[in-house]
Amino acid sequence: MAERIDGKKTSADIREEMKVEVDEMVGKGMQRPGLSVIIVGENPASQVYVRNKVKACEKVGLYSEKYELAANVTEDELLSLIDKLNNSDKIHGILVQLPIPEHIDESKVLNAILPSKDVDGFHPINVGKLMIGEGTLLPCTPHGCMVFLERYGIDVKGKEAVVVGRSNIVGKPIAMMLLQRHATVTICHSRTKDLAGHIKRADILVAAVGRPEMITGDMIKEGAVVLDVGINRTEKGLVGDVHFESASKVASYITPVPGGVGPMTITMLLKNTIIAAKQAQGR
Ligand code: BQF
Repeated sequence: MAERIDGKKTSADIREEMKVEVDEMVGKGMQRPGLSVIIVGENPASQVYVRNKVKACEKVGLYSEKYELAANVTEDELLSLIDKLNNSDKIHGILVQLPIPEHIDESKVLNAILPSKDVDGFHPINVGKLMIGEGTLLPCTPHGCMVFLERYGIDVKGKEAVVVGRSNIVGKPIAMMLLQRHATVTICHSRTKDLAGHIKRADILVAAVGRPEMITGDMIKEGAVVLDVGINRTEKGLVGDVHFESASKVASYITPVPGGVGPMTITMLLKNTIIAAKQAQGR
């Protein structure tokens, strides 16, 4: 039976450590780390995520502000808000909740955020730094997965890591992070031949495809570490990309959904905001 990797507990522990750190910063006369979250339109899932993020900031003692823009806001209006926040010394992190409406060029928006305030780690500068092992603001979801491996004492060096999914937000960056830790990494995607064959060889399996319970226990190698990044809403409620019950019987460690990678994503956002605030103040 696999050990359950507890995202709520790990998050609570790290947030407690961060709360102390923020108090110390403010105590030394440093600015309180500040995050701006921008949401465009009224996607219900995005509204929940943004509310989660603002609430999490408050609990850890970060300053936060939320900008709710109408779905029909112009690209120029959004870019000028970003410009204003780039120039605000109260704000150390800027996050534009994705997805944004079709009429706005996502790449233009991500490029507009100052790399030093890019707490999602999506600016091409930060993507490039990650690739050469010099990343400071790392994308939150894959970073959360790596922190799980560290905190649960899971050795990555020399292991076969298989990442299913090649998104810019999860698949590609986590592959780079695993490679940096000396795993042998395979990235699988919708056109991969013999997906099952690749998955079966994984010592560390990352599922980030967005297909509910697509990976079942019979597909997984005995003793594998399973990190389930999927967030799928079904009639049964929230489920991952991995069929938890069958996978727990063969894996050595496994993240549940909900309560696994999701909470850690938010925790890493807080971490990045603190890092950005420290760097802005030369620490
Ligand atoms: C949990 C996200 C897809 C597309 C855009 C806790 C979150 C989710 C689950 C959360 C996600 C997913 C976020 C749980 C933020 C993770 O208890 O399992 C927290 O808030 N997430 C996002 O901002 O944008 C997304 C998934």
